[in-house]
Amino acid sequence: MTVAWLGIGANLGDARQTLKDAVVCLAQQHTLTVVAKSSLYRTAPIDAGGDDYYNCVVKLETGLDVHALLGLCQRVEHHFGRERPFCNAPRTLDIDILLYGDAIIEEPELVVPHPRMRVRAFALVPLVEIDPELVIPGHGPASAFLAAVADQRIEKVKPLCQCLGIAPAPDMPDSGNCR
Ligand code: PH2
Ligand code: MG
Ligand code: MG
Repeated sequence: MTVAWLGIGANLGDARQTLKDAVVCLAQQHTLTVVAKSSLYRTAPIDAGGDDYYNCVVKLETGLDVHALLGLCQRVEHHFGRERPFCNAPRTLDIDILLYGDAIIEEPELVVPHPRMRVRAFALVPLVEIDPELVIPGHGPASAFLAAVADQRIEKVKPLCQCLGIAPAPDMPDSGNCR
């Protein structure tokens, strides 16, 4: 089993609902177990246009190899109507592999750790929410990169477990900012 971390984002259609549905869809896959979910965040688009994004991160355990996991992420994106008209176009759903165990992968179609996760608050903040001690293989503690992204707007909307109507894990912090 490998511990992997996915970054999930959307800013087209009912993005907030899509994010929740996508997490439920992932949790229903028999090839993986979702072991933690971050809160839901509303974030300013970075290097992209369109509306604000909703973002979250999930931590999972899986027996899938990294390419099979990528294929699964792409199938879920497709299921939710993802189109790719141009780079960084607004999207109904984007699921990125942020980390896959200790793997360092540099292939044309797959770079892990995700090449931009260290400069994006919408990835770092939810990651560090779930695991403040998380280390990005080859780069060091994720928390060390937070200061450099402090100017990127990110607002916690609600603990995702609350949006999904399930009990939070005992070790999951509550946002205290429910709307
Ligand atoms: N994803 C992008 C580009 N910019 N900005 C925010 N706030 N959230 C995203 O998920 C996002 C982005 C490309 O995948
Ligand atoms: Mg992305
Ligand atoms: Mg993507």
